[in-house]
Formats: sequence, structure tokens, C-alpha cells
Amino acid sequence: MNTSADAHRAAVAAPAPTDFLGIDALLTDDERLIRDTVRAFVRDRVLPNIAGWFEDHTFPRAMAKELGDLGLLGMHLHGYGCAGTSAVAYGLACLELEAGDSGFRSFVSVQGSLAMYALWAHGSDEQKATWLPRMAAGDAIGCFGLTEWDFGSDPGGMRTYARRDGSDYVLNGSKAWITNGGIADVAIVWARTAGENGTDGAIRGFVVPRGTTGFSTRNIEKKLSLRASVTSELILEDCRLPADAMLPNVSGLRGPLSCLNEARYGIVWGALGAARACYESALEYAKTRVQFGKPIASFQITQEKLVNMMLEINKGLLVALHVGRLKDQGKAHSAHVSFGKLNNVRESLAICREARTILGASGITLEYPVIRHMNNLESVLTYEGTSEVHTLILGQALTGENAF
Ligand code: TGC
Ligand code: FAD
Repeated sequence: MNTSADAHRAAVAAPAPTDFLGIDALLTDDERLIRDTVRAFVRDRVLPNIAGWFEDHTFPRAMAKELGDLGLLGMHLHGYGCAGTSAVAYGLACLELEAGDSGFRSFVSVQGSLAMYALWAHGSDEQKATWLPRMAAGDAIGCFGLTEWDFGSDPGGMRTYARRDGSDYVLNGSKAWITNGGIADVAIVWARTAGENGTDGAIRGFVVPRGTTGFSTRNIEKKLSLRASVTSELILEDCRLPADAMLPNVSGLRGPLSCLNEARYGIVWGALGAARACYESALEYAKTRVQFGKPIASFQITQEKLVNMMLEINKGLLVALHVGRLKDQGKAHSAHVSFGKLNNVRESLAICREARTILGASGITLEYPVIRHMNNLESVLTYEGTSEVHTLILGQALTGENAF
């Protein structure tokens, strides 16, 4: 005899392995459209080529224009040719791009959330009008120079100086590990101004176009992570800039940190794209790989691994969506972003490593995406604030004590 409980069970769709909690239903039609458009771009333009680009240690410059044509560069900014989407839509785009490769999400993060955001939030009208439309279109590439060889987690100690000389500034120093540096048309460089009587002044941002005398770049080679991304050193040797090259509207470390909030937010979503790609690859492999006369998906330990991956992806997505909705309401604190960056990157990296074990030896080649994603996430764990830095940001939010 049918009970009402049986009828209810029959009426409710069984959860899909790729969207177990039905999070898709929490998105708006516009958000789903943007998500699907980026997913199709990644399927058609990134996935067929990415293993080769990763192996060749290259980010194809022509992709900048394609990303611009799709409206993904500075997509959450308003005006100047930017798409002006919600934070959630931007996050979904980051997730889909990173399901292709972290290098593509990194390109979009650095272009839109670091270089363009710095100009958009802190630049003069002239700086914005000169650079933002070209950057949104993908006709000009930007980079963001904060880190130095000796100052990574502690950028406040930077030794790149901007000395006033008449109506100019003269920059000396170097920046390390700068995404897009070698292919950038313009660098946003953060430097300490030399104050009165040789004392240290405030940290300020400078707009440095490629071709400026005294400015050069050198690519960092032999990376085993983020190989489909250009990472460079920026070298400033008596690099003379007019006074109006300085970003006029922000002073101090909060300038670059305000940009990091934007890029870190994209990573909260993006890392889950890499995790999803590895989970789906492992699930598919487990169903077809036979050992001891049975698919390895039938072994309890394999199932436990897959279930744990699925749990963390769904939990991570709920965190990302919640932080995104807060951001769209103007209620996201930077510590909320640290919560998402710490949790979602840490869990995504664990998922990629676990997926690699399910693929056995096959998991170590570029035939499958898992070791590429796993290696990429080693960088993602470190850049935009290491997992330790975000732990201490959260620790300070809980206790009021600064443990840096
Ligand atoms: P602290 O004294 O705490 O703060 C200095 C000033 O900054 C303000 N502030 C923030 N403002 C906006 N957003 C935030 N998240 C902020 N955090 C702090 C703060 O209020 C203060 O303002 P004011 O006006 O009172 O002076 O600074 P601290 O020197 O103690 O450092 C704090 C710490 C460790 C959290 C910070 O230095 C940090 O986040 N370090 C990590 C560095 C980092 O993340 N670097 C990333 C470089 S870019 C990159 O990696 C790109 S990767 C490519 C890609 O994205 O794909
Ligand atoms: P360090 O700061 O030397 O840290 C080393 C270790 O010490 C870490 O585990 C760290 O967490 C730990 N540690 C440091 N301080 C503390 C503390 N107080 N308490 C506990 N542990 C601590 N930077 C840019 O400016 N622009 C870019 O575009 C950019 N792109 C990047 C691309 C890639 C591929 C990579 C790998 C890095 C990029 N970076 C960029 C630099 C990145 O932001 C730094 O690597 C990061 O901030 C960490 O700095 P570090 O590597 O010098 O490590």
C-alpha cells in the first residue's frame, strides 16, 4: 500500500552527482546564463588546448581578446566598457574558468580585480578613461606589482621607492612573482614614497606603461604550477614617471589590500572549479576502471573518497554563494572573504589530491586534468594571502589579537 511518504519520495527528484544539493536552483536566470556561456567557452576554447599550453609554459595572448569579447574582463565593474554584473555572476565565471585551468581564472582576476579595480577605485578620471575601456576589451593587458622577493606575506615592508624629483617621480626596486608581468601593457606598481628629509612616506600606486624608460620585466621559468600563466619579475631602475602617473585617490597599504579583497573573492569560487573538474574526472574514471574484476567505484574506500569530495564541493559552493550574496548587498567584510578563500582553496586542493589517488598512475599525466589542477592549486593556496595569513586574519577577527 502506498503511503504519503512513498508518494513524496517518488515526487522528489534524486540528487544529481554533479549538483547534489540542487544549488543551481538558487541562481537567477541571468546568473545561469553567464555561467553556461563561460562553461561553453571553456569547453570549446580552453579544454582542447590546455594540456599543450600547460606543457609549453605559455598563456596565449590572443585569449585576452576572446575573454574581453565575452565581457569577462572587469565584469563586475561599472562603466568604461565593463559589464557591471553582480558579484555572484563574477564568481560563477571564475569557477567555470578555473574548471578549465587556474591560469585562465588568474588572468581574469589580475586583469579585472587587481589592475582594473585599482584604476577604477583609486585612479583619476584620465587614468580610468585611458586604460579601462582597452583593458575591458582585452586590447591592453594589466598586471599588479605588490610582492617583492623579500616581502611576500608582509608587503608593508616593501623596498621599492618612489622619490619625488621636480614634477616627476623616480621609481627604483623590483617586484616578484607578478602574474601577466611579461605580457602586460601596463603595470600597477605599489611603491613607498620617500618622505621629507629621507624619511619613509606612504605606500602609493603608480601606473607604469610598458615602454617607460627604466621599466623592464623578466619571466620566471621552470614553474611546475600555473604553467599556463605568465609569472614575472618587474624591474624598476630610475624609472621616471610624471606626477599624474600616481593613483590620486588612495594612500597606504589599504590601497593594494582593497584590490586583494576583490581578487580573493573570485578565488573563493574559482578554486571550486578546479575541484569540480577533478571530482568529475575521478567519478568517471572510477566507474570504468576495473580491478579485481569490478569497477573501482564499487569499492567502499573509493566511494568514501568520492562522497567526501562531493560534500566539500557542495559546502564550498554554499559558502561562495553566501559570501557573494553578502557582497552584492554591500555586507561582505574582508574577513568573510578570508573565510571563503581559506576554506575553499584548502578543501579544493585536498579534493584534487584525493582525485589523483583514484586515477592511480594515470593521474600523474596530462592526459587527465587532475595533476595539472592539483599543481595549480599549490600556487592558489599561496597567492592572494597564504592559508596561514588567512588563518591569522580570522584568528584576529575572533580574538582581537594580532598574531602576525
Ligand atoms: P594592517 O596594519 O593590518 O593594515 C594596513 C592598512 O590596510 C587596511 N587593511 C585593509 N584594507 C582593505 N582590505 C583589507 N583586506 C585590509 N586589511 C587591512 C588596514 O585597515 C590599514 O588601513 P589604515 O588606513 O588604517 O592604514 O597591515 P599589516 O601590514 O599588519 O598586514 C596585514 C596582512 C598580513 C593581512 C596583509 O599584509 C596581507 O594581507 N598580506 C598578504 C599579502 C598578499 O595577499 N599578497 C597578495 C599579492 S597579489 C597576488 O598574490 C596575486 S596572485 C594572482 C591571482 O590573483 O590570480
Ligand atoms: P612568504 O611570505 O615568505 O611565506 C613563506 C611561508 O611562511 C608561508 O607558509 C607563509 O604562510 C608563512 N608565513 C609568513 N608570515 C607568517 C606569519 N606571520 N605567521 C605564520 N606564517 C607565516 N604577487 C603580486 O603582487 N602580484 C601577482 O600578480 C602575483 N602573482 C603570483 C602568481 C604566482 C603563480 C605565485 C606563486 C605568486 C604570485 N604573487 C603575486 C605572490 C604571492 O602573493 C606571494 O607568493 C604570497 O603573498 C606569499 O609570499 P611569499 O611567497 O614571499 O611567501
